[in-house]
Amino acid sequence: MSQNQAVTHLDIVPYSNAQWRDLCKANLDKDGIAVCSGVIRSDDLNELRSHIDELTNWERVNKEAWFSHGNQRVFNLIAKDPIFLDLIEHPVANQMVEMVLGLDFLLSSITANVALPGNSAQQLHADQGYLPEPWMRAEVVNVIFLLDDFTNENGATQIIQNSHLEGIGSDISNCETTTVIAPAGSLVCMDGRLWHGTGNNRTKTCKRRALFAYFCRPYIRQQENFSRSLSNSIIGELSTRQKTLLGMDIWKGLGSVNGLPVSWMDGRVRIGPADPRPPKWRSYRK
Ligand SMILES: O=C(O)CCC(=O)C(=O)O
Repeated sequence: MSQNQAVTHLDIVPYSNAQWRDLCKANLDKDGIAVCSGVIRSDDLNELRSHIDELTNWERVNKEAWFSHGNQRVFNLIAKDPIFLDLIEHPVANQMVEMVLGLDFLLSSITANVALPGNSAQQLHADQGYLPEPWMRAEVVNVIFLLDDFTNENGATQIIQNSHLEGIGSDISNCETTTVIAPAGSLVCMDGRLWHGTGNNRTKTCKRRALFAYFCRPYIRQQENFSRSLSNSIIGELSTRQKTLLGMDIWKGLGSVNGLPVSWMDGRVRIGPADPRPPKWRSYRK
C-alpha cells in the first residue's frame, strides 16, 4: 500500500467560534473529520502530559508496555489513573460524538498512543472495519485529544480525506493522504469509516502524545470489556452517567442481567426475580 502524502491543511475550527458545532458538523459530513482547536487549557494539557509520561514510564519499567509499529500504546486508561475518567464525559468530545452517532452512544475504549521517533507508519484502516458493508453511516467515532502539536514530522495522524464515503472495499493505493496538522489542545473527531493511521515520526527526539476516546453505537460490542476490566472499587465510584457510557446500563432490552429489572417494567408486574443479580446456578443444580 503506497499512498502519496500531501501536506494539505485541514479546516481548523477554533472552539472560541460560537458556530463551532455547525462548522465541525459540516466538516465531518464533507471530509469525515473535524478539528476543533483551543479546547484543552494549557494547565490541563500539562497535567495530562505528565500523567501519560508517568504511566508510559511505569509500564516500561514494569515490563508491561505495549508497543505497536514502534509506538507505545496504553490501554484502559480509566483503570490506571482517575484523571482520564473525566475525559469520557468531556462536553466538546461528547457533542462531537452526538453529531455523528446521536444521543445513545457508548465508550468503546480510551487509550493513549505515543508516536515515538523512528516508528513506522501504521497501516491505514477504518475504525469500523470489522462491520460488514454496506456502510450506510458511521457506527463508531474516534475523538483524539492532542497532547502535543501534530506536525508533519512527528507522526501526526494520516487520513484519506472523504474516504468515509468510499467504503472498506475501495482501492486506496493511489489516494493521497493528508497529515492532520493541528496544535496541542485540539480535539479531532473522525467518522468511523474514515481511512487513517499513525504517521511516521521522523524527528530525532520528539514524541507525539495523544489520547483516543473511541465511541460506538449502543448495539455494538465495545473494544474494552469494562465490566471485566475495571475493579469493583472503581465501578463502585462511577456515576450513573459514567456507567451508562461504559455499557453497564440496559439499552432497549440489551445488556440486561437475568431479565429486566423492576424499575424498567413501567408499572407492570414483573414475573420472576426482582433483583438483577446473577442467578445462583450452583444452588439451582444441587
Ligand atoms: O496514532 C494515531 O495517529 C492513530 C492511531 C489509530 O488510528 C489506531 O490506533 O487505530
